Amino acid sequence: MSIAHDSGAELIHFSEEFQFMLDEYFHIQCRYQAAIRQVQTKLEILNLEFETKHRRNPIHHMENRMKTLQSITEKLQRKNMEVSINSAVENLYDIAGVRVVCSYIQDVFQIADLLTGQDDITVIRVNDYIRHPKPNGYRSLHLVVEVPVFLSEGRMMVPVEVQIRTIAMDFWASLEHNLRYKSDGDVPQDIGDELLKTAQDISEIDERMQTIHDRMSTLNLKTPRQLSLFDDQ
Ligand code: 0O2
Repeated sequence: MSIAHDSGAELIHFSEEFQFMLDEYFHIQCRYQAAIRQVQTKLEILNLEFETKHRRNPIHHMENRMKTLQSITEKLQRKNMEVSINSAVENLYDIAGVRVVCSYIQDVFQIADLLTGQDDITVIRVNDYIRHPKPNGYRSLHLVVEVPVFLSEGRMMVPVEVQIRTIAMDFWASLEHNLRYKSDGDVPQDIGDELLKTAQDISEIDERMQTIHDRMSTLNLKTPRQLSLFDDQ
């Protein structure tokens, strides 16, 4: 009887703790959502400007997400850190995330340079998994940037993790993530080797697509519109 009573009390205690964390999570949600919008607007403007100047878009599409409470809790536990929203705000840089999928490898680095060059942005961390892929073959450029957010209590700098990658890198990462998720993180060695090989093939294809694009760009210098302009002179 007393055991049942104790476990019941524990359950209530835990749920109060959880409720508190949930309230805190909703409280911080606003600033992280605002930071995501700031970064995404900056990227949309860069994409628009690029389109006007070069008649093409370097950004194919973008996605964003705010880390779920469950994912925050799991990450803090994995890192042996205190599980609370305060601890998450202090220790985790990927509560807000923006994924930028570009057409070509050069676009990835150009977009990264243009974003990090803006003077209201502070670069906290750069992980270049394109020049230095992860052992499993994962490739992507990860930036953590802080952007200013203006709320009723004033200005605050909020970190956002920006993952920039090509369509091909995104294709591999999405499928690999699904496969790993389905197998609870344990991928047999032979399948891991095969996945690594596909990542290497994709990397080679990315290089070839970049070369094709560069060759087409030189050809496009002679577009019919430009030729007729020359003809008029
Ligand atoms: P989700 O669902 O995206 O939130 P750190 O932040 O440095 O303490 P972390 O989180 O391991 O440690 O950083 P890392 O490795 O730079 O990158 C984290 C994110 O990159 C992951 O987020 C994935 O989105 C992506 N990522 C990293 N490695 C891989 C990989 O091998 N395969 C795939 N498909 N994606 C990867 P989360 O937190 O795992 O999940």
